[in-house]
Amino acid sequence: MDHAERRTTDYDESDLRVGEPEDWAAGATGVAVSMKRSLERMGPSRTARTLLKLNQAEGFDCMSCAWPDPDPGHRSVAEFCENGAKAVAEEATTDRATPDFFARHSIAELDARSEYWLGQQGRITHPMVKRPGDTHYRAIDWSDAFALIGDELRALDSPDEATFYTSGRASNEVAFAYQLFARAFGTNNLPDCSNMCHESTSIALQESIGIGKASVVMSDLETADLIVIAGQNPGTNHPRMLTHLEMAKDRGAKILTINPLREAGLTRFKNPQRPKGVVGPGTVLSDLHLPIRVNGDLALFQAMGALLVEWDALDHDFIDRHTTGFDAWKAHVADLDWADVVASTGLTREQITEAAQMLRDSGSTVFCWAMGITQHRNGVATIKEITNLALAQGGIGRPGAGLFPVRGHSNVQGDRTMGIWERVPDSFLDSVQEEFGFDPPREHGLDTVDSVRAMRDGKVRVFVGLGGNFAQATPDTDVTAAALRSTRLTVQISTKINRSHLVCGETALILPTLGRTEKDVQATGPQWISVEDSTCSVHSSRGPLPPASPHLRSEVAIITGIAEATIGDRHGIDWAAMRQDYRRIREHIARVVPGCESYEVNARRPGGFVLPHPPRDTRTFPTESGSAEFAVSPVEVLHVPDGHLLLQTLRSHDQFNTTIYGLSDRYRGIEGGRRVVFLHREDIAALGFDDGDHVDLTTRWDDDDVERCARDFRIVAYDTPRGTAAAYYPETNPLVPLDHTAEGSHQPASKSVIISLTRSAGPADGTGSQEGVSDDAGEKDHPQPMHLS
Ligand SMILES: Nc1nc2c(c(=O)[nH]1)N[C@H]1C(S)=C(S)[C@@H](COP(=O)(O)OP(=O)(O)OC[C@H]3O[C@@H](n4cnc5c(=O)[nH]c(N)nc54)[C@H](O)[C@@H]3O)O[C@H]1N2
Ligand SMILES: Nc1nc2c(c(=O)[nH]1)N[C@H]1C(S)=C(S)[C@@H](COP(=O)(O)OP(=O)(O)OC[C@H]3O[C@@H](n4cnc5c(=O)[nH]c(N)nc54)[C@H](O)[C@@H]3O)O[C@H]1N2
Ligand SMILES: [Mo]
Repeated sequence: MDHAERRTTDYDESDLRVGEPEDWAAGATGVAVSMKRSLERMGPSRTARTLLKLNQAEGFDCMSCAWPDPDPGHRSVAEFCENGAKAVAEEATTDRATPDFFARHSIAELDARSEYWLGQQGRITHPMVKRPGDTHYRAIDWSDAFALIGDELRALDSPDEATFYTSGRASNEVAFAYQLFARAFGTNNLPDCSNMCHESTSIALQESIGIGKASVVMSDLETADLIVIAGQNPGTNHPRMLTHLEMAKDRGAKILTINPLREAGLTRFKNPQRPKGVVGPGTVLSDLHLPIRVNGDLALFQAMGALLVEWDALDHDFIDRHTTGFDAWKAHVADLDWADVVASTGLTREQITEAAQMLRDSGSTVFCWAMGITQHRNGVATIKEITNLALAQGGIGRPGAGLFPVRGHSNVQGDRTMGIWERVPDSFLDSVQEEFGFDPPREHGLDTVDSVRAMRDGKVRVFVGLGGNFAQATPDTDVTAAALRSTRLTVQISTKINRSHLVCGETALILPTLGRTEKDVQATGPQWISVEDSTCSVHSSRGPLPPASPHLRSEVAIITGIAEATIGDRHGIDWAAMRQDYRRIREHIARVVPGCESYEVNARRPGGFVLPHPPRDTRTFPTESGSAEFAVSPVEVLHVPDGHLLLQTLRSHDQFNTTIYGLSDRYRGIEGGRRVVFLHREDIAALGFDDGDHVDLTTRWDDDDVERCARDFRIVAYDTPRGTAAAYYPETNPLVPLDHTAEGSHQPASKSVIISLTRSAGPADGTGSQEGVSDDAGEKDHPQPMHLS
């Protein structure tokens, strides 16, 4: 039965309710919410079968985030969090989007729906095609789908007219096969979600310490004296981190949090796994919270560095032996302009001094960060400044200390390790050449932003997406939508319907795939896959459930099928063998990817293995100079003109990126809707509005005269620094100019967008109002969305 029919209503933003934000995270509510969602979507038996296998050594890896698992002996029976349970329920849902569903709903009709509604239609059961001029998707055979892709790809004037996107849920096995296919076909156009996520981190750390990954392992959190958490909201996005922070607090460690918002998980935590956590007051986590102005972190970390130098709280031995550039940095920070620091951070000198004292008094510090740091124009410089602090205190390659960029998607880091990277080093390409006997292209490929530009400019004609939701996750929604629509072919390898199926090329394919929760059986029997977490730990994963539909194929089967149909046995690559037995892929990985020797055995072992990391392991720094490099970065105060605000775009508690689980951001007091903009009470008054007013958000961007607007957001008075605003992604992506990217990493600067507010004409329509995307489809006959009764 097509369960989707039960839910043909969309939601109504006028149901939005605003209450008091919570100051604690998880606890009994978290458990209740995760069980309710799981039971609603999956029923009791699937709930039990999946949740008890989640993150267990013999189970499957949670697809919600890249937080590491404890050692096998130290895992609890329920080694997952509220949002992990939601992610599982979303994938293991019993709802189905069948060919019949697509026959009943035109593409234009689906495009008028909210992302939330689309996601609720359940798992896609059959490969689907839209041919030029079609109004509806219809079913297609796998072999015809592959042949169609092969024909289109071979018809291109150059392999560089195709771009191959990856979202970070893809396993190491499929990632390896995918990059191999792209390169054997002839292009390095391998953009990924990492281009929008931790690209600033990868670039900064590569240049400063020689490797773009975290220098810590889990046990470092167990011995750190101080844990700094900057620009990260773990209560929502990495909830299992809170358990580790609680343990750190129990043994006397200190926590410094740096965030414009007082996020619930940063203040107090009620551990749902402990009786006292559910009923008691919970653990107070943060010892000092710095409510920093958006984009002020470079100035903050530089000021803390200046104080460490002033106090001589430095590890001179480490600096002498392992670093270069210290004197230049020291001279630079000695010259610091405190007026700029105060203007940039919105903090007082006393607050900054107190934070620096915590650093001075800590024998070992772990620095954690996420999107609040990377998604800015100065993201790379800020991460280098964090690294400067670690270097100044000798805090790399020592227990309890190090750099900890906390990754987003569960295997985004592994995909990079496997070569999903438009600028992969030559040494990797040399290994590919040696293993497969062909010379891969050497010219760098297109990243995400450049892929949008190339499609827009007619230079890329075919888009292939291995997971993800390119149309919604990327900046400048109008531009991206037009770019995708101008292509000859878009191919989306997906589990569920999303906007990228509706904002598509002249011809479009949806190829439905198995998810992580599902059994993957190939010609030689059941298969397992492998993933890498934020701390470079690689382990295996196998799903417990039967596939959502007998017509699904695994991601490996789909990629190898596309490869066969496109390049056949060119270069003698045996795609069928890889598909039939993933061990064949892992044998290639073992020979091509550094640190993956004996991959088959090591990845399969309970708990897996940790990839080598020279700075962490031996304090060797594979940079150009051979030493860790202090970086000098000038502080520029981001000037926001009068009457404007600095907008950061962030996640609610009820979404996974563009997948909207529900309409409850309960930690921030928001229920029943998503179109809110959080503002300081005094800014609301100064701009002539009241709490509860509806406004349109418009971008100020001097480089072009395009008016970027996102309509009808309800103002919510909130504890955010003066001059700053916050609103949810992806609704705000139409406001982020494509060219507004981080210097050095080309990552969209979606956490510092200058906007102004104008009174809204009133609720435009009741749905998610996909500005740009649906506006752009003006010629289409949009049905009126229905509202929840
Ligand atoms: N449940 C759930 N889990 C997820 C995801 C999800 O959507 N849902 N997404 C996954 C992915 S792909 C990622 S990348 C991670 C994202 O994890 P986060 O980085 O935690 O995600 P965001 O919601 O973007 O939150 C960024 C935080 O930075 C703060 N911030 C914004 N601007 C600044 C600034 O200028 N300075 C400082 N110091 N802080 C700032 C915001 O207030 C917010 O608390 O989570 C992963 N895990
Ligand atoms: N304004 C703004 N923009 C942002 C961000 C922000 O903070 N602000 N964050 C950025 C970040 S950090 C990221 S990582 C990107 C995310 O960008 P993406 O990774 O492209 O987006 P997701 O929403 O994670 O992708 C969800 C889709 O993946 C598909 N999917 C789910 N599971 C599977 C699977 O197992 N296999 C396959 N093949 N498909 C699957 C489903 O169809 C689902 O609709 O967005 C970025 N964009
Ligand atoms: Mo991410």
